[in-house]
Amino acid sequence: MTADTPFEAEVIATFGRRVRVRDDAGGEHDARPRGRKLVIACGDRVRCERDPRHEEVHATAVLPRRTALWRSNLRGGAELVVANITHLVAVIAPRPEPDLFMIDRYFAAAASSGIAAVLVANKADLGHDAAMLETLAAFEAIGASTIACAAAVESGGRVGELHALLKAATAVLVGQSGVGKSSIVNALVPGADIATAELVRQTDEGRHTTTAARLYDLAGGGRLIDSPGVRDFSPAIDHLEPGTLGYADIAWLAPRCRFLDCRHMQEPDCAIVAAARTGELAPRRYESYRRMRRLHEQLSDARGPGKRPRAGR
Ligand SMILES: Nc1nc2c(ncn2[C@@H]2O[C@H](COP(=O)(O)OP(=O)(O)OP(=O)(O)O)[C@@H](O)[C@H]2O)c(=O)[nH]1
Ligand SMILES: [Mg+2]
Ligand SMILES: [Zn+2]
Repeated sequence: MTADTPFEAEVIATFGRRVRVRDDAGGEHDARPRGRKLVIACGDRVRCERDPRHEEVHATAVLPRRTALWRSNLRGGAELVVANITHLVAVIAPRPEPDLFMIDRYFAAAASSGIAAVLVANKADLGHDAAMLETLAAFEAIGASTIACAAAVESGGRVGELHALLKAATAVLVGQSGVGKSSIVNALVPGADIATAELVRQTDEGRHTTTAARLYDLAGGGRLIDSPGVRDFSPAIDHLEPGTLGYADIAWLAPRCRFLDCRHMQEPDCAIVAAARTGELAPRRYESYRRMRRLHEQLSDARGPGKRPRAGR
């Protein structure tokens, strides 16, 4: 390969508009996207060219994505979070207090893009109470894999179970700040040495220590992307499965509704409403679905007329 031969590479970190890429021979380069319209995230495969004058690497195109996680901004627009992941690993802990509705929305986005869902309950050493165990069981019931661990205090142990699960995966760790995402990477990737920080004592909130997404290689295969903690997550509406919004348990029951295009809000003979009454569908999940439906409408309105959601991924 001569200096000006275009090459393909994987995006392994993003810092605003700057990215770090790794070519197929393992060489790493700082790069910038050519043109404002080129959207790139960690996990993307890109075509690169060297700028002969400035010794700069430009990403000129994104190769087709197998999967993508998109979030919505306040104006209803879609923002790419990570690309080409096989697993979304949501992390919760006794502290900070879990936001299960946010986990629902992450898993809805994952399901809509064919990404497997994993729920990790970290900080087991602080004690996982009955509510935490119920939470794990409830998410197992809707198809997620679940693992309880204590990243900061164990060498191996249950963190090893996560390692085994991710052997052939490209996974992203997501969740609130301070749940221990970077601590999990540190436990699984010797030498990663990512900075972590204690919670704010008065509020039990995280300090938003990680500020950029970055991909790490696991020993024995598998890759793990650490990402900045979030206060909230709303899936991008264009990338949500339109009928069920990516809620697996709703999708299982929906064939029983009277209308094929039932939105499961107040339509007659809705099997979802009936199942939430009997408890066959967890009432918390139905409440969550209703919130997601309303959020979907708000985000769609925020875009203004003529910009209704498009179907598809
Ligand atoms: N007791 C206990 N503390 C933990 C465990 N895992 C992580 N912590 C602590 O939780 C705090 C936050 O951990 P981080 O790994 O920085 O959390 P994060 O999710 O990466 O946070 P952001 O980067 O801000 O999103 C640190 O003080 C860790 O030492 C655990 O298993 N048990
Ligand atoms: Mg972190
Ligand atoms: Zn229905």
